[in-house]
Amino acid sequence: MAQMTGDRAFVEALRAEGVRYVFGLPGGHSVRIFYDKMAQTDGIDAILTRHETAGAFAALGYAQISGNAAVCHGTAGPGWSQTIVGVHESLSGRIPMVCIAAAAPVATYGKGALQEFRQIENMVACTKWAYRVDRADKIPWAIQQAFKHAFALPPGPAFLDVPIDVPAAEIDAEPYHPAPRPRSQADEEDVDRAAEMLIEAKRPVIVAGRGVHQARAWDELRELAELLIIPVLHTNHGKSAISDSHPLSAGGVGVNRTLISSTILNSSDCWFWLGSQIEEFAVGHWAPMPPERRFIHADADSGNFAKNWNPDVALLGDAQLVLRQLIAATRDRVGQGARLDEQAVPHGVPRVARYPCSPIVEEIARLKAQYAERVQAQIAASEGPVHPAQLLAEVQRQKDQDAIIVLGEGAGRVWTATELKIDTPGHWVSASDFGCMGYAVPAAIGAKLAKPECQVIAITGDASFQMQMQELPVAAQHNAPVTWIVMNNNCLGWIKWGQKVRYDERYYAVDFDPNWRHDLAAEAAGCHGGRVESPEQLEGAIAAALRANAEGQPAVVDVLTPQTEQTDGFVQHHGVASE
Ligand SMILES: Cc1ncc(C[n+]2csc(CCOP(=O)(O)OP(=O)(O)O)c2C)c(N)n1
Ligand SMILES: [Mg+2]
Repeated sequence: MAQMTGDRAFVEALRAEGVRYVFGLPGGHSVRIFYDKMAQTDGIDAILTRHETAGAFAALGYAQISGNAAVCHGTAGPGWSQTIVGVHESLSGRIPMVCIAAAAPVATYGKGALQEFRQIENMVACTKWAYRVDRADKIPWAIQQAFKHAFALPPGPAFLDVPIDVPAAEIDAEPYHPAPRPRSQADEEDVDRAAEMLIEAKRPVIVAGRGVHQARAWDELRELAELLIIPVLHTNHGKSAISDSHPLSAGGVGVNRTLISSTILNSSDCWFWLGSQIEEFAVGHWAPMPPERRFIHADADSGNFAKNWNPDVALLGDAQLVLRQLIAATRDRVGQGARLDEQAVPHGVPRVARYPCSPIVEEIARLKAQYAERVQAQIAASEGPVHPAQLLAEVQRQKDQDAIIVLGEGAGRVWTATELKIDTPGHWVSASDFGCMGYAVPAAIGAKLAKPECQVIAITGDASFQMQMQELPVAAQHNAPVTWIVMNNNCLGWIKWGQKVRYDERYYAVDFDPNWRHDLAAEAAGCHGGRVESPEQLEGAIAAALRANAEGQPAVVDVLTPQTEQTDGFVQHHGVASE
């Protein structure tokens, strides 16, 4: 037992849970509950965002790349209230988050103290666990529980409400035990049935969701795909579950569908969705599953099974463990089954080495070439100024191979998700299907803090950028030199596109006049600013931004893009014929 004050125990517990950063903005309450002790402690730092929502989003970006929990803080009342949209993102995206709110004193609770607010009552609805820490000696226990709940499958937000008059008391603290983070795997009989289906299927396909990233299951996914020669598609959040350059990688589904992925998915007789909630943006409208198609669904949350489609086999478990089970169940049987024999190529070559020259890989390569021609035609037909695919090709050419890409909101995000190739699995940060505009601006800062050695490039719509651009100086202040590329089409493009195709071009409340000069705003915030008004300026502007980053300065590139030119997949997803 060690004697210490509650606020010291608070910070020690966070450190013992591996917390490196607490993202947010303190109020007077915060200083007393743990900020003053954080100031005196090595190895844990507060990242001062300019808005509490940004604190939560930056924490989530950090968590997506680091694999640690997102830890965010807001002070009592309005401060905490401004973080809540980030809590919704954590819940929707199933990212472990520990939310710490300062609260009005216990002693006067209910009497109307400054910034007193019904925080616990509010948070019960949008967290996995919400607890008021009403005694200093319960601080270590409460923190341990919060981490336990945040990581318990499926991961999500846990909330601690800490009244200002609690942590000052002296306590006898036992040595802190970090929270258990158990993972579970699927029933062996179900695994065998799923293995059988994958082996027997003629054209199986894997659709990877965020659960693959969450479980860090990249190696296992690639191993299974190569072992059984199965193409891998991804949901928006599962992009880079396997390297986009892998010969079996066939692109995004749902709103991110392409000629490649639609051909592979629609012709498949066995779908294996892995670590996905199978939400609307991943599928469109949950068209009925044809009876002849087998459907295997693996997820960490049994609540997701049969929500939309009834699985032939439901595998409940952590994606990494389930994949290991499937590899073990199929490894000795890859010589069996008609499809694998058909795919077989020169005898004597080990099967794992064979997949690169199998027919399905050739088919994917053919489709990729066809799709690339289609995109070139779209660029050629564009009204300009700079077509998103042109912009992304230049980013692709200049970025490091292991760059982390952060996806912003807006219709332009579909171009990013379909055009940009991510070679390092997991180097992809996106908001959940809750889809809050602005996420990418602070999330990029969090991602950079998680892996300072990698380039971080966020690509976002202009309206979305403007929702969080107050955070630009935070990147400068906290040594997080990232590049934000703004697809600036002077409007809410997604909404405007809907008005174009469904409301006879009655454009209303969607145009910006005047709009921000994002490059000038960047300069005013201590960042490098660049502007691209025509394709010839792309190369120099992107090079200058990445150079600024390498020298430690964050950068913004403001790129003028067309208003309503969307991908074919976007148009098909919204159910309107391509024009
Ligand atoms: C906080 C929030 N408000 C509203 C929306 C609805 N919404 C989705 S995309 C969009 C337009 C985004 O505009 P912009 O960022 O400029 O991207 P663009 O569509 O022009 O490419 C809106 C308003 C949302 N997703 N999040
Ligand atoms: Mg826009």
